[in-house]
Amino acid sequence: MSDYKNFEAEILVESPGRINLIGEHLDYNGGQVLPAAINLKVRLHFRKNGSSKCNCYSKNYDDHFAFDLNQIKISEKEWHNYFLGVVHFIDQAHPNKIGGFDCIVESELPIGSGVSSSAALECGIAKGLDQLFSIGLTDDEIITMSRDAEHHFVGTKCGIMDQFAVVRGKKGNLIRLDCNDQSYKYVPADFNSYAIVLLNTNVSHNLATSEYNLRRQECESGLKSIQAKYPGQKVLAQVPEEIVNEIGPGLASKTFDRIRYVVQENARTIAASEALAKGDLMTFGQNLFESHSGLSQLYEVSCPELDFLVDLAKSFEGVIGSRMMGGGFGGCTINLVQHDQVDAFIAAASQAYSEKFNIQLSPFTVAIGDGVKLVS
Ligand code: GAF
Repeated sequence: MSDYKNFEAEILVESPGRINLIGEHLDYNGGQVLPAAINLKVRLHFRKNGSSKCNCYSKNYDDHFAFDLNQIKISEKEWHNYFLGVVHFIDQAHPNKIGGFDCIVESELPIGSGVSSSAALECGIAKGLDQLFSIGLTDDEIITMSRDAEHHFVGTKCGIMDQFAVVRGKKGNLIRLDCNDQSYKYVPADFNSYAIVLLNTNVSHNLATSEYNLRRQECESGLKSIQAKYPGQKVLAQVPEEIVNEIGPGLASKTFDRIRYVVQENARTIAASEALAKGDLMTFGQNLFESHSGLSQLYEVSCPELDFLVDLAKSFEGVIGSRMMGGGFGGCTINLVQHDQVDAFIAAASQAYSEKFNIQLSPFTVAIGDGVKLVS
């Protein structure tokens, strides 16, 4: 695959990024989340090559790597591991179906910015290989194999939300997903005169993966302590707040903060969904601001850049809600902004942000699109 420019693909897959309106860090705690696929995508071009070798080229990194299907080992480069992991898990579940392939991948999603370029890549690889080799993967398999690749090859012990949204996204709709039993329904994204604006901080603090995994452990240990007295409590997000307040003071103070955040955010997500259903966007937006406070103060996954942008949004008249989005420690804020104020908001935020941090902000408006699909 030395000539990428004249690459003749057999199939093209488009795989979107995702946003999450509210319900952050709840997926691995069995809570409610409200994500959606967006109109920005990763594109993957595939063809079979009749060997046992797989050649992968990333246009964004201008990096090529190759591996043999019979020798799959974790790589030092993160983007390699998405391929290696997904191929590994497909091969385990459906032995001898995948043959050698060439793949070119290009992303219009900002990488490492909280819009889940990683889930887009994993699910796009799974979808592409499924089509190329007629494997017959179900959507559920694509979701769980992609999540497993992230756990075991990339090392982030993520929940299911991102892969779920990337696969099941539906144009114009949010997904109200209960991560405990994975039941879901589509909810029209009726934001009327408000646009969804993402402000990419262009910072990605390197604690992100280790702190993410630590939060998960803290929540698991908090739940275990609750279960010592209340064995019937199986799902952290569903534990009544009175129980959290009774058990919490006996725990490490950070653990108490984490579990308090989880039960409060779950209640907020339910309240926000109800407000949205009633068309009460002001209450919905207020829930976004409160979600950010919890993420910043109790869950401690924000950073000065994100806090600065949310504070700025609070004082801007045309913005009804704003918070950090995704795993945190950098990436984007999500903002609901009155359509006729979008330009002014972006201009004000860009200027203030560059004055404060000497970093350029990358703002963009997103629309809600469909999930991963075969284009040709
Ligand atoms: C990351 C993870 F991949 C998701 O599973 C989710 O936990 C999210 O952070 C926080 O809500 O995107």
